[in-house]
Amino acid sequence: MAKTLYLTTPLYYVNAAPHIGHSYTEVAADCLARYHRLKGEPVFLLTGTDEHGQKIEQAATAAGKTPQAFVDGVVQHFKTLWTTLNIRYDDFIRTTEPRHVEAVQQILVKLREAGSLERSSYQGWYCTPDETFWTEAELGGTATTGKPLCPSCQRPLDPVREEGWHLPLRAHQDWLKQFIKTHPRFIRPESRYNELTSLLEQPLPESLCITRPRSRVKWGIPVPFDPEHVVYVWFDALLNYITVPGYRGETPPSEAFCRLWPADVHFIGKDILRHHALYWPIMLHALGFSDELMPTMIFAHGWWKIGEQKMSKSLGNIVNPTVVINEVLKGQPYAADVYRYFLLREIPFGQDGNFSEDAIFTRLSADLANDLGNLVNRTLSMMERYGAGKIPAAGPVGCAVEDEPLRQAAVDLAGRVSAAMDRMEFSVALEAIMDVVSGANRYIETAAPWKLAKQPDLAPRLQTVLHALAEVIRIVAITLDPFMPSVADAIWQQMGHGTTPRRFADAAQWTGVKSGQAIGPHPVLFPRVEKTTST
Ligand code: ME8
Repeated sequence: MAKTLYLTTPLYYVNAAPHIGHSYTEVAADCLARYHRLKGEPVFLLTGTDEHGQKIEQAATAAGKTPQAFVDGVVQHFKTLWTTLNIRYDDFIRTTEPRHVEAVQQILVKLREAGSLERSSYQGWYCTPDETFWTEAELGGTATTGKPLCPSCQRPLDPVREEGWHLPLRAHQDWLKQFIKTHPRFIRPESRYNELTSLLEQPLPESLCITRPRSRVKWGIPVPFDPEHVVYVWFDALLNYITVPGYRGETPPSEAFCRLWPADVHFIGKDILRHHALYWPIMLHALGFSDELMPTMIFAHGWWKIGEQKMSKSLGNIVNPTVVINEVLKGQPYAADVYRYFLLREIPFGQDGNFSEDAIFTRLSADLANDLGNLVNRTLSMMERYGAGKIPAAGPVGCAVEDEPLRQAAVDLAGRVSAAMDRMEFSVALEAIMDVVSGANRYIETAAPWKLAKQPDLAPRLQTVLHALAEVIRIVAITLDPFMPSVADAIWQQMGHGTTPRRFADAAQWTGVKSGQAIGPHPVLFPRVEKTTST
C-alpha cells in the first residue's frame, strides 16, 4: 500500500486566541494537502493544540480558571477559525487527551528502560513565553532590570536551578551533523538549513532537561516513574507527531505506524526551528529510529511582523484573523479565500513580511477583482449574451494562430504550479495562475468578442473565442482549488460543471469543457470595496 503523505502543523499554545501567524502555517499546510488530494494522492494533515506548561498555567490563573477549563475554552477559538478558513485537517490532537498522555508516558518508560535518561540537576535561564532553557553562553544581552535576555524573543529570563530527567544531546551531535549533511532537504528553506548547520558547529549543551519539578510547574503530564515531576511541555508536544500515527515505544515501529510515518513535511515557523531540527531528531534517534525513519522535511517559514516586531500573543501586537475576515473584508462573499490568497501570495514562503490592511486591499482589488473576477464575470456575461447561456462549441476551424499563446500558457500552467508546489513556493504558483488570468483578459481585449458578435459570418470565430475562455477558466479553477477552495467551487458552479470533480491531471488537458453545457448564475465574485480603515 502506498505511503500516505503525512503533513503536520505545530501544535499551537492555547494561552490566547490564534492570530495571523498561526493561520499562516495552517493555511500553507492545508494548501499543500489540498494540492496533493487534487492529484489523487492519500494525504493526512495533522494539527492541534499544545495545552500544558507554565505559560498556560499562568494564563489560566490570570483568567481565574483551572488550566483544564481554560484550555477547553481557548481551543474552541482555534477550531472555529480553522472552520472559517476552510482548513480540512484529518485529525486535531490536543495534548491533554488521554490518547496522547498515555502514549507519552509509555515512550518515557521505554527511554528510561533503554538507559537513555539520566536524573541530575540543572542550572540555566528560563524563558517562560518560549518555554525554553538557555545556557550562559547563549544569552542575548541584558535588560534594564539586570536580567539577561532571551536570545530568541529578547524578553527577560528567570534563573532556574532544579533536579530533573535529562536526555543527552551532545552524544547525538555527530550523528545529527552527518544526517543533516547527507539530507539537504531535511531543513528548508536554505537559510534555515544554514542556520542549523552553523549551530551544530558549536558543541551542543550536554543534555536537555525533559521534566519539570511539580513544585514549580503542576500543569503537565505526570512522569510515570517519578511522581515529583511532570514532562517538559516541548518534549510532550513534539511527540504528538508520532503518538497520533500510533507509536507507543515499540521496536521496530509497527507496520501500521509506518503507513503514515515518517512525516513528509513538518510545517513550522522559524521561531521553533531549534526544537524541531535539533531536539526532535535527537529524541527520535534516542528512541532508536533509523535515518530512514527521520522526518523528510522541516519547513520553517518566516514571520508576519508589525513594524519591525514579530507578531506574537505574548507581545500582544496581534492582528485577529476573524476581524480581518468579518470586518476588514466585510461584504466579500469569499472573504476567507481572499485572506488565504493574501497570505500565500503576499510574501515568498520562507521570508518575513509586514502585515497591513492596505496590502490586503491592493491584492483584493488588483489581482482578484480586476483580474480574476473580471475574467470570469465578463466571459460568463458574453456566453449569456452571445451564446444563449451555454458554453459554445469551438467553431469548425478550432483554435487559430492568435489563440495559440493563450492555449499554450493554459496547458503549461499545471506544470508550473507543480514545480512551484514541490519547492513550497506558494507565491510563485499563484503568480503563475494569475499570469494566465491576465493573459486571458488581454486575449479578450484583442479578440474583441463584442465586435465579432456584430458580424454574423464571424459567428464560428466568436464561438471559438468563448470556448477557449471556458477552457482557460476551467484550468484556472482547478489549479486555484488548493489556495481558494470556495472560489474554485463558485467558478465551477458558475461555469455549470456541477458535480464533475476537479482533478489536477485535467488541468494539463485543453479539452475538458462540455460544449453546450448551460452556465449557472454568476454573481460577482469579488465586489469592489471602498476601503474605510487603515493600519
Ligand atoms: O511554539 N508569523 O506554539 P505557538 C508567522 N506550542 N507565523 C507565526 C507567527 C508570526 N508572527 N507567530 C506564530 C509553539 N506563528 C509550540 C509549538 S509544536 C510541537 C509546539 C506560527 O502558539 C508559526 O508556525 O507559539 C510558529 O512556529 C507557531 O505559530 C508558534 O505557535
